[in-house]
Amino acid sequence: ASTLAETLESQVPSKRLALNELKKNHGSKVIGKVTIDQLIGGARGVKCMLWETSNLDAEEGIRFRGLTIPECQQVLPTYSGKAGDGEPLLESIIWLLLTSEVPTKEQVDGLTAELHARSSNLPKHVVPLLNSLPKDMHPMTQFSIGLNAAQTASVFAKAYADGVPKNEYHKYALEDILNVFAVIPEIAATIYRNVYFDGVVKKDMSLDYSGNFCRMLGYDDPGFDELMRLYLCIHTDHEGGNASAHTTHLVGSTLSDPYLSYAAGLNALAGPLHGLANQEVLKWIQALQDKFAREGKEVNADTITEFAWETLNAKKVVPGYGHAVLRKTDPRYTCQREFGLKHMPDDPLFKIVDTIYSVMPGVLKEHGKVANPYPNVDSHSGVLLWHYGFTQYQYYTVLFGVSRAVGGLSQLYWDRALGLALERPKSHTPEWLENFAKNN
Ligand code: NMX
Ligand code: MLT
Repeated sequence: ASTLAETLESQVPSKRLALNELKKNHGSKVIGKVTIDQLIGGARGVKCMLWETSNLDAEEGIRFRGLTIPECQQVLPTYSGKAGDGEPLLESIIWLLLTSEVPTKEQVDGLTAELHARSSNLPKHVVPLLNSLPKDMHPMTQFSIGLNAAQTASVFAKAYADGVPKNEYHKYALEDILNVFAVIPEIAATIYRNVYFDGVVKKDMSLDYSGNFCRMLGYDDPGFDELMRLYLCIHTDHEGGNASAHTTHLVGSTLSDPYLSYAAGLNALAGPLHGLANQEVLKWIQALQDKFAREGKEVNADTITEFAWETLNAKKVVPGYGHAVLRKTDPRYTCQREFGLKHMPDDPLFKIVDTIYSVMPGVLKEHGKVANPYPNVDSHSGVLLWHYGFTQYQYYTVLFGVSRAVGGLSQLYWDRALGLALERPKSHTPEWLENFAKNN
């Protein structure tokens, strides 16, 4: 099998069998307990989701189908065609996450062509709708509206209405998933061009997915293309518990189609404790620079420390630091730092981010509340974009959203192929908990 759909279809029977065997032979085994703290505290560490596309280790960080980010950079096809020579293509990661196999360059090229062809599936009413939205509406709100509006093209919703049997759902879900991947660059680029420029979106389908997306945004610089490839690859997936992936999975479990499911995921990504943190980081750095420019002071380790304490004393979070699972520096931060060291070592903003990194873990440790005093992915992404002139930081989370579609929806394919159930955990009232606590 060599096309993506054929490869996936060939994997479905054995995966269904394996899951059924697991349930039949080990279904009653206990894998954890839940404390009252966990119930009240956002279900941290509660093991209650199946997620196969990636796994997050608190110390090591993310692995995509078992591969770390440096391993992906070594083995996945790149724009030049030679693995290790540049950043992986997003199409490589799509293939890897969906199938768990490292694709050949030929397979990746086939997928690029397929996604370009499918981009014409954006319903004709979507761009005029986006053009009608107020320019001061947040880009993430516009993104969510645009994807929801594109849902009229859902093949899955139509198939369900036509009564297809449930063991066939995944085939229609895959149609939608590939169409969503194909149309979201135009939704995202239309928003960017409308809000900040002339509304004109130009494509170049001789390029890969990321390169074409850069042209649509209005950038024509091979350095920026490479950054976008890295950016789109590393934001795809972060196991299942993160708010955007989890929301996509939850909404999809109602058999809501992939468009509506991922639009819901986008709304979760738009929160400042999640994806919106990437815009907040830039806002924080701008505020820091403005303050010390006004006071005639230099931005250095001392003034950054002073500003961090002001933030903490005002009972606000330092954006880009901390994590619900990670307990070390996020490898997505590290690979972006390496990209910066390679391509823009003297950039003043890059140097500020590096200085922040040298002091912030110490400040947060001294503050004493934060479980993880180290930077996450959002701490670095904006500064790299800024270097290439992409300074509209209110838009940054949309880029994250273009990428996260790949993780959330690749898993959604398997959710449907494996026939996973409606997600519906149990809640308890405070009275039940108090009563339980008294008697236990
Ligand atoms: N600055 C200040 N306080 C923090 C920070 C931070 N960066 N991180 C955690 N805390 C506080 C947190 O608010 C909590 O306070 P309280 O007890 O008053 O409620 C306390 O430290 C313990 O929280 P943790 O257990 O360390 O973190 P939790 O798992 O609850 O939350 C985040 C994880 C990521 C929401 C949190 O670290 C945070 O708010 N970070 C800043 C926002 C951010 O960078 N988010 C992006 C995450 C990555 N992404 O893309 O989604
Ligand atoms: C993510 O990429 O989703 C974030 O790091 C948040 C998370 O994993 O909880």
